[in-house]
Amino acid sequence: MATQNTFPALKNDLILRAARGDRVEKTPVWVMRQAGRYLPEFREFRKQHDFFTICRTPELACEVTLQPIRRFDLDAAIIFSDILVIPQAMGLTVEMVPGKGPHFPQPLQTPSDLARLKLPVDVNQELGYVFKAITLTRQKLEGKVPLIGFCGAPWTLMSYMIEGGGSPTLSKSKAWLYAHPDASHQLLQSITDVCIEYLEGQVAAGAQLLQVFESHAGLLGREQFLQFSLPYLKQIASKLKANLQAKNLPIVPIIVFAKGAHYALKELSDTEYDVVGLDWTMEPREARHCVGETVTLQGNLDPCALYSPKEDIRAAVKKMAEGFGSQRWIANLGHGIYPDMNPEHLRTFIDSVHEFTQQEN
Ligand code: 1CP
Repeated sequence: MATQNTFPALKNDLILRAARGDRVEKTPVWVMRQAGRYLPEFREFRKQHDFFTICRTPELACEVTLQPIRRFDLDAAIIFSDILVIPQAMGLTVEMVPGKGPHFPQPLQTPSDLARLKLPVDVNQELGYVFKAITLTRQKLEGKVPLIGFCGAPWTLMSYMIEGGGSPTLSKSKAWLYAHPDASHQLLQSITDVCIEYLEGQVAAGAQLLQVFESHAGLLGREQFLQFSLPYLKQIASKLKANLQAKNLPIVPIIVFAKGAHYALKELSDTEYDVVGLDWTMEPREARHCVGETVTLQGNLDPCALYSPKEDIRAAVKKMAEGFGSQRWIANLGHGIYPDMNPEHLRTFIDSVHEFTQQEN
């Protein structure tokens, strides 16, 4: 495996500086789901390759990761994969149904189904293909921008494993929290253990920044979030950092994105995460006031705002930049970009972030 010092020298470290709270001359920007179906080159690629085949083949995952980097002036790449590779590594089958999304033919139904999970997971064996994709992509990036690694957070992954796919209510998985709290904690802990080892492996392979996606926080109330999500998110950041230190690996910055968790913003900022991601329902000034000055914020334009005419996108970016201020901010959308977005509107978003924030500094 390549070690950190055999990789090409980094030419743009804006996002790493912003994540650590160091001064930046302009605001870094990347976009959740920046590699994906809104890009014609991705759709073309998907005609030839199945989704999980791309994830499992380092050359293909690397190519798709680089597609948005070739097109746009982005300040980071994110490795092409999916949060559902962890449930697969734990022994569940996940299929990607075209036009519909992920599908688990045999989701967990009752606590007795926990016996079906293949535990403990040999992370190198089951997810080594992601590590290889990261190392290859880090080489192929030639130091242009840093590479972000990621995983799904325990509650979000638990909810997919029980719902068997997307769900507007999460009523089956939330039922576990109320009816089977002990089994829920057992499952959340098993997922947490995999997340920690998986993220550590990504750093060893060359990831320079990490994001933990708690995409399903919004359907939990504050009380359930504090009980079933936050403790595991905290465990991931603290154990991961301790493990990286113990193994002499770089202690990379970590972003937590808990979509819909406006009710626990203060608690999220009071953790070992370096960056807290915001969805578009949170007001930048209020969020800054709530968290104080010691954490970097990321976000948060409504992904649907990119359907506006370009002049309105520019105005929205300007307003967002005024709200966040020029330091301790990583610009992004408040959730992933939608598949029917015009890529030229994304270009306007990216370029106006740089334009407005460079003028300010
Ligand atoms: O560019 C990037 O951001 C890297 C690639 C990436 C990431 C970070 C993909 C590719 N998926 C993800 C994370 C992911 N996957 C999340 C967290 C982010 C978020 O909240 O959106 C989630 C919830 C998933 C699960 C998932 N995978 C969904 C959502 C389904 C639902 O519940 O509504 C879908 C549609 C997928 C498939 C998927 N993952 C990625 C792509 C490009 C696609 C489209 C599949 C295709 O090409 O057919």
